[in-house]
Amino acid sequence: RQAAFRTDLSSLLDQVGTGKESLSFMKRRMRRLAPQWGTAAQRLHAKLRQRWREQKKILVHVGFLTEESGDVFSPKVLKGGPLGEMVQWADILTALHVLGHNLKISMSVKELQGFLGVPPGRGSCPLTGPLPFDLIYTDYHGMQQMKQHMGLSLKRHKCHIRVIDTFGTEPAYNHEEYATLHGYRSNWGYWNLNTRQYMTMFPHTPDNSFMGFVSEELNDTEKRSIMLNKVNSMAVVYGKEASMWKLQQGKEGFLQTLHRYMEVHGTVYYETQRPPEVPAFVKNHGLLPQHELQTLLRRAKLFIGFGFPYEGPAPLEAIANGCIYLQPKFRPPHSSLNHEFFRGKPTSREVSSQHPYAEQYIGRPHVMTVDYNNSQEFDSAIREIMRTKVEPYLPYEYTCEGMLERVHAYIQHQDFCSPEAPFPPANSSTKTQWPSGPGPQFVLLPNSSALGWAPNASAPPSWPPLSSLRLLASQDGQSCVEACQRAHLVCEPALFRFVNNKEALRGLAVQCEVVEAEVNHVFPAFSVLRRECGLQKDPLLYSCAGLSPKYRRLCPCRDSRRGQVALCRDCL
Ligand code: U2F
Repeated sequence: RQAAFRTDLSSLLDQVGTGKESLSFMKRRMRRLAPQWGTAAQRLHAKLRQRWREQKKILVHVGFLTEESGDVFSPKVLKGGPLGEMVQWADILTALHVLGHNLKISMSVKELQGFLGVPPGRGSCPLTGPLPFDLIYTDYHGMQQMKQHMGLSLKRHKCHIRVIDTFGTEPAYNHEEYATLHGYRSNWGYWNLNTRQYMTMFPHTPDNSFMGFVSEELNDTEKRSIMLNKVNSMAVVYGKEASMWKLQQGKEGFLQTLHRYMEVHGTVYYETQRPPEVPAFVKNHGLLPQHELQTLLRRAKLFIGFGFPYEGPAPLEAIANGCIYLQPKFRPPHSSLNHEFFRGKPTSREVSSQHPYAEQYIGRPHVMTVDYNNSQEFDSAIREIMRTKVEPYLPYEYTCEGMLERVHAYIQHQDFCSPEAPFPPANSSTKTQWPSGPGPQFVLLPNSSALGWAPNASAPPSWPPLSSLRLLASQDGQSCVEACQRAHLVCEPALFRFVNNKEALRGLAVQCEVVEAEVNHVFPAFSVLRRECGLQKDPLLYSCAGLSPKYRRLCPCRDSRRGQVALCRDCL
């Protein structure tokens, strides 16, 4: 069946249910953004020009909001607790509904069992027949619940699952045996999924799929009026919970400095009295409903972060409303190795500032990332912000149209159920020919035809298509995430299988005395010094994030659409 775009959200709102603050928050958000989603649907519809879109049967099981997982989030919605996850789930549900899919929503284990047709009880009666859904969107809590209640049948159906995973999961942590043997076990488990089945809040590592969320969009008239009404000396502090204001080392200093130049506003939750962490000179509005926060941000010039929360939606909202976002640089970067918050998370990613996406993908003039311990640097940043004029800005991938486009592409093209045809084909007569490159420094293949085979003839079909592949070698100790980024490209894990071979090494003119296939998350890679080359033995371990000081990686990079890093140019 063909999926038809929907612009009316009422049936979705009915499905979401009632009785919890988290659900009310999500529904308020859906209602508020409905017109924006409607316009986006019309635009994408026109862009896709009658392209066939299969209507999928989709189950959304929001594990972290179930009573069975303890649901610690709902009671804190009105008390300054995390809202980022609720923002994202509301937007995922809306996107799936607007794209016209057949949606079932479950927020309890009982509903989950009902939808799956599993009899109540624990795992005793696993699902025997076919899975009644094409796709299941859930989270780590939901995975655990499905394991308990579906038993072994989960394994059979897991290619249909997508895990919404805020901070991301790297291949080394996802692979059960490898994680256990090499010290990558985490609190969240190792599900042996294809790591692209994990979907993140920001494009952290391309090993995962970037799901994202949306932010407010403004038309030109609104943008102009915002710019006219900006108060150059007004700052809003990022942090809705008093603990985020704890005056740690140096913080009193920089808030005072800020106050010398600007009127400081906050939206910190409080019960009866001003929290002691919030200085008296701060004009505290208390926790605001989302639309009132937007109104406040429209007047403010500066949105300032203290270092926590990490990687939330609020900085994007501030920038979309014409603020400059000022945030601390982390030196050394925070990670699961050195920071409590990230400890036990299934990633080794190094977080270079409070909001690396804002730092790397947006940057100046909208974002300034400075060392807060350097009072001169901080001081001059504030002065620069007060005299800089910026327009409201929202990256395309965080608009409703951008999110719809991305989710549409994933749903229609990502397939983790069909086995992938081997490459190079075992009995192929067409020999893969790599051009002799200028040496192992940095080789870019201009397009796939340089690989010596016609993608349609002998290469198995792939998404992203092979035409987007650009092979390059990283530096020693550099990951493919970074190597591709440096070349203004994106590492594409789906294309590893085409470069995991001797021909690719030859193409880069790598000198190998030995070529060995191993189970190692930094392979394919090579060592120039030891003239050793390693290919990947287990496709589950193809990793863009993997790095080792001993090796240079073979990196399958690809191009990307403007403002939509998740999709290559020919990916729609
Ligand atoms: C992030 O979660 P947070 O909820 O702490 O992220 P924020 O950036 O603070 O913003 C979430 C939403 O809260 C809203 C605001 C944002 O959309 O509009 N809000 C509001 O409605 N009223 C207010 O007064 C202030 C903000 C992240 F998203 C999570 O994934 C992480 O778990 C968490 C910890 O790193 O940070």
